[in-house]
Amino acid sequence: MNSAILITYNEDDVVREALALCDSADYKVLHSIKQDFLQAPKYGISTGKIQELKDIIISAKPDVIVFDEVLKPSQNYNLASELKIEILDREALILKIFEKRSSNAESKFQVNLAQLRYEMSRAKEKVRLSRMGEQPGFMGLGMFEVDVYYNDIRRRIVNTKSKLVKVGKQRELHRQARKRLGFKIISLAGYTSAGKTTLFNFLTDEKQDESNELFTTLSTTTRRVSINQEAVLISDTVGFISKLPAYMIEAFNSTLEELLYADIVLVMIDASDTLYELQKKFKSCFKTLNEIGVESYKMIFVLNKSELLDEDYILEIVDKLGLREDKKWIAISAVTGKNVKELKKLIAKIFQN
Ligand SMILES: Nc1nc2c(ncn2[C@@H]2O[C@H](COP(=O)(O)OP(=O)(O)O)[C@@H](O)[C@H]2O)c(=O)[nH]1
Ligand SMILES: [Mg+2]
Repeated sequence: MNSAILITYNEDDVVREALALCDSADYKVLHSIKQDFLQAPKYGISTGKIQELKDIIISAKPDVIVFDEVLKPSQNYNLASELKIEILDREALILKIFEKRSSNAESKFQVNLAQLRYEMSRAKEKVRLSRMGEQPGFMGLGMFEVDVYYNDIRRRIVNTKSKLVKVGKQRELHRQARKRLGFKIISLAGYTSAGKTTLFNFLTDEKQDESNELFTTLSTTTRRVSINQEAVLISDTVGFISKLPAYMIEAFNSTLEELLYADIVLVMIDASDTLYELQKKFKSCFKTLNEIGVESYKMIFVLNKSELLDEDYILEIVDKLGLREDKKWIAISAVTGKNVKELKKLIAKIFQN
């Protein structure tokens, strides 16, 4: 695992999400710096913070700096050359996660397209700056080279789009191949930092002694659990991300494709969010799952972190989210294990039908 210093905003839920994103991208966060403002023109962070950052880098020796805001290429360049370390801004970090988790040809091309769009928007600024003549050698590139670079990205975008059209038709075959493994599959979905990985670990840690050749070949995000003495596969999927830029939505949705293999989708909800956040995230999650074709009867809505809340409040959440009518829900804690047994019973019951 690589290491990182995280620079993020000074708000608990934002910090929690940023840490969970770093975790998904396989970065161990050695130190977090929390700021009220991350859009200073030169470095994103205020100039006065630079010396402190340098000292932290010397003592912690991270591989990268994760900057939890979108940086312009000039800001990224200024920071990287001042600190002599690679800088990943929020969008670059998200793209790394998608890249790591794209599992089929279609989603690989979708992620590639998003990466090219990321570069394109930055190339535009380079072209603009070099045309203004103020910075003819912007980032070591002359005007001619900037044009070549820009046109190259444009060509690759066209190319990737045409590959996407061809590959789209292979999807159905993949899905059938996975089904033939013959195991029931449970997938975890929901926003980043809702507690998917914590529940995944809680459910699978109990079973680590049993190894089986077939299972050792699975990715680290798919493992086996026993439900009612039956072996079942559980997989931890890419989390929904707040403030996802529009050009990344298709790449994200394509990484969710694996949810279509699932017999049950556990929709993890951080019940300790504010009611406003809860409703907003719930709506967006439910809508996306519907759009990619996950059927409602397969979903169990898991209100996690419920050990932090009292029963009456949990029922209020259930009402506000409209879970009472025809939806299956359960309040658990992935940390204390509260109601996890009941969750397993609910899963077993659905499998029986
Ligand atoms: N209090 C409490 N915290 C939890 C619970 N489940 C997860 N967390 C915390 O929430 C944060 C995000 O959890 P994680 O499993 O990484 O979320 P993911 O992004 O959905 O995989 C971590 O700090 C966890 O310790 C829970 O049941 N109760
Ligand atoms: Mg996770």
